[in-house]
Amino acid sequence: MTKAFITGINGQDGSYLAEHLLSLGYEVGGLVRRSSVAENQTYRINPIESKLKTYYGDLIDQNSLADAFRHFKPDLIFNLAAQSHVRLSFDMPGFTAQVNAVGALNVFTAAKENCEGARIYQASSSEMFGTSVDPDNYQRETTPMHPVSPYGCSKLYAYSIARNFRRAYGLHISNGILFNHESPRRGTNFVTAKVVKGALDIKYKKEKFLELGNLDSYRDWGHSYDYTKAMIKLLEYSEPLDIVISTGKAHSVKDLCKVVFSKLGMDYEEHIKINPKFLRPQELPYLQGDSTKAKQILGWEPEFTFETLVEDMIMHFEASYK
Ligand code: NAP
Ligand code: F7E
Repeated sequence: MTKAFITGINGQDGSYLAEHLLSLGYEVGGLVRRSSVAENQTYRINPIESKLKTYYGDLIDQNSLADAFRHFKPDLIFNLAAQSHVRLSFDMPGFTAQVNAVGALNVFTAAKENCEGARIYQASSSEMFGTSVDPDNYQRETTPMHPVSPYGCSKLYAYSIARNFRRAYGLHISNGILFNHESPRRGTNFVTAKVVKGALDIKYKKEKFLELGNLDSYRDWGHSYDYTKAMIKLLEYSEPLDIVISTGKAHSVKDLCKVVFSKLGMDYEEHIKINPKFLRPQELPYLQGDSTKAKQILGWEPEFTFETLVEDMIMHFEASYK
């Protein structure tokens, strides 16, 4: 196993994953989308771009996937590309389904026809659990899935068709069911990066308030650096698996605000305003993952805690204010 291909290589996870794979000696290729601002196409992979083989393409364009696979000949394929924003999936349900559901089917089909024996990772999500929580307040591999967003529904299709291709055609496809993970590379319209950046804007007098939506939902937040290592462990494992990756600790959005503002010497209650624009038509109230299986089978455990994740994000974002 020497060649790894990543769809969504310029995303938060794609960029960390590419770095890990290069450090392990893999030859790394990836799919980039054409943007009218050329700099945005490779924004997160600029420091390593010369070591990568990139291909223009889109998950909706199956020919572009087949061409890239035929040319690069991957042993491992990580399907990370997605419309990954849950609230925006309510504004663009059709597009979200095309990219996340049909797009994943396109990846599996192109791999089946062009990369015999390749191992495939599907970026599945805890959002697939929706409102379903086990009696002990955790979600795990056996928890029923009842998604509550167009994003969650699209990911459940991709998860299911991955399992179907595994059984029907013997493909080695694994689902990593990842809980929320963040980093300095997180898009600033996700709540962790939005709160860190918003609090810094207030500290450095650019703004007085930060507008948010629901403060009462709970998320199990880990670090993308750790979670992308789990993706590699999963594909290096001999059998295809469906496996939860999480920290096992849930915090509310309110907790997040409290911690970030207090680390910057402020009281969040003086600066947060609720704007209904950031509420969702249906909210997912509680996510907390049990990753016992990942620990036992893959020997995976996260290095970052909630505290050190927040500190890493603050340190990164604050550098641009000084
Ligand atoms: P991200 O930062 O939004 O990255 C998504 C990547 O997909 C970007 O590089 C984007 O291209 C690319 N992309 C979007 N639409 C595409 C299309 N039609 N064709 C080709 N590429 C396309 O997301 P992330 O946080 O790295 O997440 C990686 C994957 O894990 C996603 O599938 C996400 O749904 C899933 N996931 C994420 C989390 C989490 O908490 N982060 C949890 C569970 C699952 P551009 O760079 O051009 O925008
Ligand atoms: O929201 C609340 C919001 O957008 C987290 C994606 O990576 O993880 C992510 O999806 C919580 C929600 O992430 C704002 O209502 C309050 O309860 O950061 P988020 P998400 O929706 O959990 C899953 C596992 C994925 O797979 C996805 O790809 O925070 N919240 N106020 C807000 N959220 C945002 N974005 N903006 C606010 O102003």
